[in-house]
Amino acid sequence: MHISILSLGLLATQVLGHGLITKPWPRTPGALSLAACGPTVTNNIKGDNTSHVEGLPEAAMTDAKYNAAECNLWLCRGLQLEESAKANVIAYTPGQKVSMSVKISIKHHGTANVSIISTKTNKIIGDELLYWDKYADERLPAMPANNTQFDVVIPTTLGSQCANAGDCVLQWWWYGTAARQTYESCVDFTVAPTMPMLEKRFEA
Ligand SMILES: [Cu+2]
Repeated sequence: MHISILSLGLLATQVLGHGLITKPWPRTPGALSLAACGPTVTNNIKGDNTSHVEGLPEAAMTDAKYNAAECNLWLCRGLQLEESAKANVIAYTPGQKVSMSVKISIKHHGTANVSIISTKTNKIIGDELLYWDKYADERLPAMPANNTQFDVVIPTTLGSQCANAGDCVLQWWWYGTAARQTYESCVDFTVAPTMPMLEKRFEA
C-alpha cells in the first residue's frame, strides 16, 4: 500500500484509538464540522473516527480556520449536526428502549456513561442513563458484553427540552483513567413534548 509523507505525519501525531457508537448512527464529520473546526481537526477525525479528544485542541490551535466556540471540541469532538443528517435524526418517544452498540478498538480501563446532553450548555439533562464504574478494562481476559452492547431508556421527564433536532444528543462518554484519554460519540434525536408540558404551555 502506498503511504504518503502526509499520512505518515498524521499517523505519527495521533494515537490510534479507540471507540465510537456504531448503533444508532452517530454524528460524522461534514461541511459544518469543517467550517467550525477547520481541516486539521476534521481530517484527524476522518483519519481515525474513534480518536480521543485530548489530541485535538493542540492540533486545532495551529489551524487558522479553527473556531473554539463554534467547534466546541468537548461536545461530540466538535462534530456538528450536518444539514445532510437532519433527515436522519431519530424521533424517540418518552420511555422508549434504545439498543446501542459501541466499537472499542483499544481498551483503557476507566469509567463511562451514556447520557442526554443539552447542546446549548454541554451539560447532562437529569441523571446519567447508564454508568459503568469499571469500563473497557484491558486487564480482564475478555471485555464484558455490556461494555459494547446495552440498552438505555429515554426519560419521560424531558418535557420540550429535546423537541428540536440539534437541541440534545445521546452521548456515550468514556474516560480511560491511566491513559488520560476521553472518547465521545453522539447520536442526534428528538423527543416530542409530553402532554403535560403542552397543557402547561396552553395555560400560560
Ligand atoms: Cu490510548
